[in-house]
Amino acid sequence: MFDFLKKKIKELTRKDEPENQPTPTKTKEIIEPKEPAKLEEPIKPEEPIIRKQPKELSKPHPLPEPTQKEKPSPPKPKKKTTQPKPKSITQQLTSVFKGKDLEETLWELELALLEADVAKPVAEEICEKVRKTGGRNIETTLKNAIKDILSVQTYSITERAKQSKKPFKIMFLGPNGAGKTLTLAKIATLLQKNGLSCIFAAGDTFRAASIEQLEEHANKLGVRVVKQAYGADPAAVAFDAVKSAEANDIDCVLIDTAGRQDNNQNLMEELKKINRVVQPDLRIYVDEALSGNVLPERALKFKEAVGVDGVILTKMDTDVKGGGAISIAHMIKTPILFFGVGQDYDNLEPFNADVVLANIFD
Ligand SMILES: Nc1nc2c(ncn2[C@@H]2O[C@H](COP(=O)(O)OP(=O)(O)O)[C@@H](O)[C@H]2O)c(=O)[nH]1
Ligand SMILES: [Mg+2]
Repeated sequence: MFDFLKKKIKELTRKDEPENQPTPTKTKEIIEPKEPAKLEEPIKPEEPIIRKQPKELSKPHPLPEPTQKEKPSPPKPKKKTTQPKPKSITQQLTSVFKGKDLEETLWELELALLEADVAKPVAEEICEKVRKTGGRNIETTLKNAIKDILSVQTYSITERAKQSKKPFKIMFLGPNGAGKTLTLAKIATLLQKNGLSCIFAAGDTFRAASIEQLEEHANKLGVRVVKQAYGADPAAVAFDAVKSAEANDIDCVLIDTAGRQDNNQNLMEELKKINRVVQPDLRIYVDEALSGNVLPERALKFKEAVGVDGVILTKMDTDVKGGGAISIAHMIKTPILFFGVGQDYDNLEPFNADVVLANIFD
């Protein structure tokens, strides 16, 4: 899921390896006199510590050595396998930072994060945290920095729905094609599994075939759709659906809306009207993770205009870079609730910061 971001962080170290060391201007003076370049070549993790000792110890104690840590000197066979064995991100980052100017490394780190679609302010914030530690304990620092970024408190939609007075109203909003309608159906599936009944409001009266698309999902799920003609006022449709839910003792009203660009004033006004008339309990912003670094800015515009209580990022199963996904919640101060990971109704993964971190670092 976060392969690209992971790869970008890894690539930092490749640049550091001797063959393609493209040392930009100033840094040579700092890098050359130090050992790490040599140390990295032959073996992996323990080396930097072990190597120094044997050199001084070897004269006074030529024999005792092999019994101590020297036995691992049969790492000779390792030489054959050096290439295929991938270093862990910890090892790689540590090697990047060793013997390098911290500012240069932070610059590379920021570039790697930006390339992986991390939003600029977020990339800068991560680098700042690493800077404050002076480049020590890189893995922990970076992990903690990203963990902080991901730490906007999330919540359970089903719990909210269960605790709410009936009907619990959820409005789905976001750009066109982001996956709002399919996500609405996925959430309905989840609510049903938790014993909650649903009704749909066909609030996308704008895009051709949108009502039929919603009806198709509704038929599969055994849910009723409240609809009007194309061109009708979506706020009126949503209002009808709420009334119908009240009359029929239905637990949740799920309101579909037309996709819109954040700069389309008329359509934004339409969303505001639904918001005023129905006063949804949750306004869920749905966008596709593929949108990368524009995600946070765009979500922010929706939040400013209408209000957003939770985010669902779709298409995480496709080739996404991942940085947008880790930036969005932090930038708009609104939790990610789920990742959409496919086109089936149960392809919805609850957001979990630890899983995201494991995806990036393990
Ligand atoms: N692979 C994948 N496709 C998705 C996901 N969510 C939605 N889609 C697809 O994205 C397209 C647009 O979805 P739709 O719900 O119509 O978007 P809307 O315009 O925002 O309502 C459809 O083909 C969906 O099947 C997802 O998580 N993964
Ligand atoms: Mg739709």
